[in-house]
Amino acid sequence: MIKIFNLVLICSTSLMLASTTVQAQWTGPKEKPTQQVSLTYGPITSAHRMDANMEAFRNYGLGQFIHWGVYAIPGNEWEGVSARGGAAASEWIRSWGGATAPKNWKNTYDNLYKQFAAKDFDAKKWARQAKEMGAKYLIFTTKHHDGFALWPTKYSEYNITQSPYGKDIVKEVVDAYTAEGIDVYLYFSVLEWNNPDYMGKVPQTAEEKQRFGRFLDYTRNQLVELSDNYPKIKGFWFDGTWDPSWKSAYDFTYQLEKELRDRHPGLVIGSRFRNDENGSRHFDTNGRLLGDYEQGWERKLPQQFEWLDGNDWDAVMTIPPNGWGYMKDWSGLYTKTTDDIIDMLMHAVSMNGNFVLNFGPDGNGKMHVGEDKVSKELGDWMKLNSEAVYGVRHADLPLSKLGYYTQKGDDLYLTVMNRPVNDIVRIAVPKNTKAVPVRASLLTTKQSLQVKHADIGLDLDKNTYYDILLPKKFKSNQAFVIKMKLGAPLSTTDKLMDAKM
Ligand code: FHN
Repeated sequence: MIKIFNLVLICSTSLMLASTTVQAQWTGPKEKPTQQVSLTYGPITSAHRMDANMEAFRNYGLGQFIHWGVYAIPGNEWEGVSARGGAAASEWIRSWGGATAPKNWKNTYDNLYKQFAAKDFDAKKWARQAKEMGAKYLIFTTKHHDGFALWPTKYSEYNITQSPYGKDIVKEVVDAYTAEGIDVYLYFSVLEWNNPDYMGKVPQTAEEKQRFGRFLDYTRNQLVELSDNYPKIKGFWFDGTWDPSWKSAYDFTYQLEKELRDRHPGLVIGSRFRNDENGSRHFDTNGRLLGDYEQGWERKLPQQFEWLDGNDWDAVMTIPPNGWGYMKDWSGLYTKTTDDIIDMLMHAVSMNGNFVLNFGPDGNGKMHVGEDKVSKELGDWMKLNSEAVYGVRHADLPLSKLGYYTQKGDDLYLTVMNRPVNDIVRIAVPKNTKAVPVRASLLTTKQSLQVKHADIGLDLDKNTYYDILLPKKFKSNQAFVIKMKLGAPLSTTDKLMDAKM
């Protein structure tokens, strides 16, 4: 039975959308609209929630994304032919087209679930690896765009119970990660390529409206099922919400978000779930965040802290370029090194964001050897330096050319990515500040470092400078952290140390 509100809604909104399309504002500088308009479908929650789940979210620092599904079986190739260039990404391999695409490929793909035996799958092993890496939350794909559900959903036959593996993978993952103290967010793709009731365009005819109304009910039922089956989850990470059809259902998505939040107190939902009545996604037409955190940063990072406008956010990143699902062959691709990942992690946390690193296990449930390597190396670095990562905030200081600042109370951390050749780490602070570096040490060895006030003679400069001297014999081939204690300037002297310029 199709709920009347779905049908009424879809009829009423297709006209509205045609007349007012609003350019989305996410992943870039936020130009606040000059005038506010009255909206019915703006934010449901207040920005900057202070409840436990959101406090936990803004302190995670590092997360893990796992893309797993039947697309892991081909691993971005088939019978020795690479899908590179034929499909947009490894988890989009169902859409493989062009000269390299295997004959009758979609039919082959849609039968891969019959091979999904996941013989090496061990959720507890994944969770231990994530714990060792230092991840504080996991985003796990319950169902990607191909619609194959990794949980025993009652609303679609195309699910894990029809595969040789047969068991509830989502439950195993939620239980294993939660037991390791890692919060779980469920990734859910609205878009479903092979669902006959799905359509990308705004439904026009009575039949299309009925069909898409049926799809909306199906989507709601699956989300309520996930929320009820896995009460330990902390949130949903929605995807595939860009098509005009979904954007036209803004009353439905508004009601659905309210229903999910009512059923699951404390639920955290990002800005990628829905849009307002003008089709404005991530931020409504008045520039207000639609959801609990900005969820647009994917394979890119903000250049300036101000772009975030004080909102919580996360950035999701692949190790190979744009390969979320398993890619067997990484040759010929630039795959991010652990040093690259540390730089991106500290870039994100220095701007009050979380950095989420993606893993794409193969069809049997084994991580790629390149992912195992990064996970181990990153975990080794985090074991020594995570004090500068977890529970920190942006430091309101002039940017350093040497690395990233993070701050926790009067502890200031500088993660040095670029060691100065003269071993003088110069910290700029506003001249009128009451909090300057009064002590410094290397985080890993606790070795104290000499701090000197070093005004460098730019008489009209708004800043003053403190030099932290690195011992010549201190060697490091990776980013390292200097921990400083902020306090009142020891004394104002006119005999400033000669500048070492
Ligand atoms: O189309 C998907 C893609 O396959 C992948 O899941 C990423 C992960 O953030 N999200 C969409 C692209 O934005």
